Amino acid sequence: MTSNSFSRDTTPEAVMPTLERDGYVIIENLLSSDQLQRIREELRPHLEARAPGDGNLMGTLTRRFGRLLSRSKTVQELITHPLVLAVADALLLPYCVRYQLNYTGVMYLEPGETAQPLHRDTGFYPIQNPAPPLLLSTMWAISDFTADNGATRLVTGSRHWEDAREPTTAELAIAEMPAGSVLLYIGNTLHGGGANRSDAARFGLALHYALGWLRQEENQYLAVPAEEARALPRQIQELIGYSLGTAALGFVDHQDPNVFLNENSDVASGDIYGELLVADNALERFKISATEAVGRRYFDDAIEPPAVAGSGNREKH
Ligand SMILES: O=C(O)CCC(=O)C(=O)O
Ligand SMILES: [Fe+2]
Repeated sequence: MTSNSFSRDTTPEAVMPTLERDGYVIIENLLSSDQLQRIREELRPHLEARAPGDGNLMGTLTRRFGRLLSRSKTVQELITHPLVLAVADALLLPYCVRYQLNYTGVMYLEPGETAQPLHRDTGFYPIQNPAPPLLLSTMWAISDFTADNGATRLVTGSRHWEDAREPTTAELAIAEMPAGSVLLYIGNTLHGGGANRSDAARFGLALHYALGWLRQEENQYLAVPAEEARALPRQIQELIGYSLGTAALGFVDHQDPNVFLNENSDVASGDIYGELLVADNALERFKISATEAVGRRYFDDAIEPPAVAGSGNREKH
């Protein structure tokens, strides 16, 4: 790594310039050992129940599962971490009045797993790059992430690139970080899991946030059905989509879905669009100028990672 690692007492203002420039930052040691232990315990049964993937982008020795809000209480503390949300505010709120949790999932790389092809998490949205940020992806290290055990690899600055540009080895960075740290990257940054050449598993927990007017990748309404969602703190209900994505997106019977969920008829009356509409009207409209197809840079067309010589050096702020 270069100088993309920050300590836990950093501020959103300090990390934003690096995030904007390179597309990713690491914030080290945000979780306590108690939080790490709870997460491992809560998720262990699900991990054991889940067979490794079936190839390509999913890997052959990677255990994956989602619905993390249903499976771990502690994950709520990660989803609403104030520093992460402050970065999400700074990155995404210029383009939407509300962002939503897009994806929750474990990526557990067994020893022997090979490197994942490089891809963009925004690849599902047919918008030509370079584009404004559509997603903020986060990858929490539940184990240490090392060059040897499959730490995520990222292509520095690729969020600014045209789709066709391919990276060189020199542009590849390795997100080495101790357990309890979090990697944050803008969704159109090229990246992929590394190869696990160690003798222990690499345990990552991914949480992605998306502009509120995009379809969420993980269907949160089925992943966290209404009976379960009702018991969650309101901030999480709203983040997972039991809220309006913008002035009118996601209503139920012309009601705010959060009101519908909680059956709180006091709040149901009145103008549900008012403040959101004012905020939405104040957003800059961004221009999608490309109309010709540029091909797909995901799945079938994902980029094989260039071979990396040696491990990266890291400096911390
Ligand atoms: O496992 C990793 O480090 C990255 C996984 C990833 O980027 C993905 O599956 O979309
Ligand atoms: Fe990814």
